[in-house]
Amino acid sequence: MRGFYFITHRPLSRRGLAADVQAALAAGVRVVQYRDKDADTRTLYAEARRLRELCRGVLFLVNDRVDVALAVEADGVHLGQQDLPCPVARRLLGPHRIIGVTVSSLAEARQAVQDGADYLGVSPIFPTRTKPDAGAAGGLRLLREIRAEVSLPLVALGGITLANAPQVVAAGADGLCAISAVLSEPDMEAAIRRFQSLFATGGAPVAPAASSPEGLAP
Ligand code: TZP
Ligand code: MG
Repeated sequence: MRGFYFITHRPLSRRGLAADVQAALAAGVRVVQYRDKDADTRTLYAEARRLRELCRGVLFLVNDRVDVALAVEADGVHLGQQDLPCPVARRLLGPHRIIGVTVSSLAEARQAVQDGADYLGVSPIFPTRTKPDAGAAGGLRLLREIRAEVSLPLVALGGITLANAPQVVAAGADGLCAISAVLSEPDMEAAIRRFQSLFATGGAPVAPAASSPEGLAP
């Protein structure tokens, strides 16, 4: 989870999701989440299969849909507060697949830990137009508050740019996702590399090495 966490976003994609994912992989991204809020199930399945193939050797997660994740042998899912409860998803996915849960408060973070989440998406940190229903921004304070209690990997989302990303990392994020800030750039790969460099401190590896739950270590 350390480093840039890439999420697909069709409305802002210039070249299609597969090309976006390829650019993210070329930039060294180790976690890809397939997220498509509009596609029908057949389309989700077909696209997820294609992206799963592209994402061999990196973590490939499916947003919302446990069934699609299982169908394409994804490494796991990412669940929001309105999705299947984490313990139910765990029962369906088994002990080894990864479950990420979006949290917007310390109470939700505590619940997700108790429910057996493998990592938390902390969101939204800053106001975002990319996810209109994201709710009020929690700011760096939310991230620090959760970091102080939770040892699971934390991925920060929402309104993150290259300008504010150093503060996000300093506040304790293990990983971060920026959608509009990278998809708006003509050279998306270079944009992601700039975010990745924030994690490359002291010669430590930017990202975990393998497509396995161990790769989640903060
Ligand atoms: N989940 C929480 S905020 C968000 C998602 C998918 C959107 C983040 O997009 P941006 O453009 O980086 O604010
Ligand atoms: Mg969801």
